[in-house]
Amino acid sequence: MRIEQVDLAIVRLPLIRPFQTSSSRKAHLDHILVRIVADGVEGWGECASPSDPFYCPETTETCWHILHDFLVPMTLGKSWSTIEELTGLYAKVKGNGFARAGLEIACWDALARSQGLPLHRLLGGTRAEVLSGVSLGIESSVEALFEHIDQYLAEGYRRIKLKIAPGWDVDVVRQVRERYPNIALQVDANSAYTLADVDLLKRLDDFDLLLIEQPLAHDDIIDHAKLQAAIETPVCLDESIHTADDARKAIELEACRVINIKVSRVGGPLEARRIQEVCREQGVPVWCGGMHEFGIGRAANVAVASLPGFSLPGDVSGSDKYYREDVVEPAILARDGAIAVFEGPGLGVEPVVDRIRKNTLRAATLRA
Ligand code: OSB
Ligand code: MG
Repeated sequence: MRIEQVDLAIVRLPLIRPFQTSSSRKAHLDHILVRIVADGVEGWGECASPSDPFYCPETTETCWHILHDFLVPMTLGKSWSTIEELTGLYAKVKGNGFARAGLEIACWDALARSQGLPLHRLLGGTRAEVLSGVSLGIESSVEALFEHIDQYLAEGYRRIKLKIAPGWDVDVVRQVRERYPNIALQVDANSAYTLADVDLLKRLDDFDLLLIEQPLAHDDIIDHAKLQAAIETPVCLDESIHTADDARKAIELEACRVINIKVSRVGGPLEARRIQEVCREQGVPVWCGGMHEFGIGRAANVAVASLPGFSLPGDVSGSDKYYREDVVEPAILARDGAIAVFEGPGLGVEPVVDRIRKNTLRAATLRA
């Protein structure tokens, strides 16, 4: 295939509920939508980077810069027939996974559409539906959190993930566990603790958690190995894992027993699939994380989560948890805590161009 045109657009959508983690609070999100035209076929991708560098070093603006000034110029007008060849065109670009994911997803979409195949088929997915949980932010009170948990359990979601941070941790988890003795429950600290907090983190062992996600520094695997040796709750890495090699090293060091694979964080579906393979070989379960993607990135998440290693419910919830009006049709919805894979060609959802245009803050077109 040969990409003849790339359109970039920063699109803003308001969240139904503001979302607070240990590192930031968001009421709306600005994601970059990437539209390519290759051999006359359209493909769409999404950079779901936060606008601030508080989850990882990338931001919406760094993604714009890396796409506009490097990734797109390195690929425009060049021929490729596989995604391995495509990513080879910009292999010199270090890091910047969110930026790379936006372009790579668009290329997967165009490639799958050109072959008349759904993306999950091209990737080798084996699941007809992906299991869905919800990730709940830090709230003003435990009562407010209970209300949200009640709502999502009633909607059928399979597990609840709570954001934790110093001051909103053991006591909150205890109250949630007391009220819901049997739910599948896990927590995510987004790097809010250090090894000085081992005693506190060890107290979480009492609550039968599926896992604790990224308790320590975003770029660490050594201290996580020390922590894992000291607590019973399985450690799950998110921020620390960008490549299949990162996953191999973390598993070798026993820094984690579970990995959260985010298509956005790792540069796209290709590396997500490689990480999943490494984990499967090592018997490490994985699940699909999310970055509050709009419908385009979410559809890519669903396709990737259909791969065989994704045995745990993920953070890929229905669009209606996040947005009143998403940028695609049909809406992506969970039923009985699962999202069916899309059988249409490519991502299997159609961007709604006038909704996208209405919410666009900045746009650029680059041609070969
Ligand atoms: O750490 O998994 C995270 C959202 C924004 C930034 C980081 C994270 C999250 C989530 C929400 O947990 C996942 C989702 O519902 O898309
Ligand atoms: Mg996380």
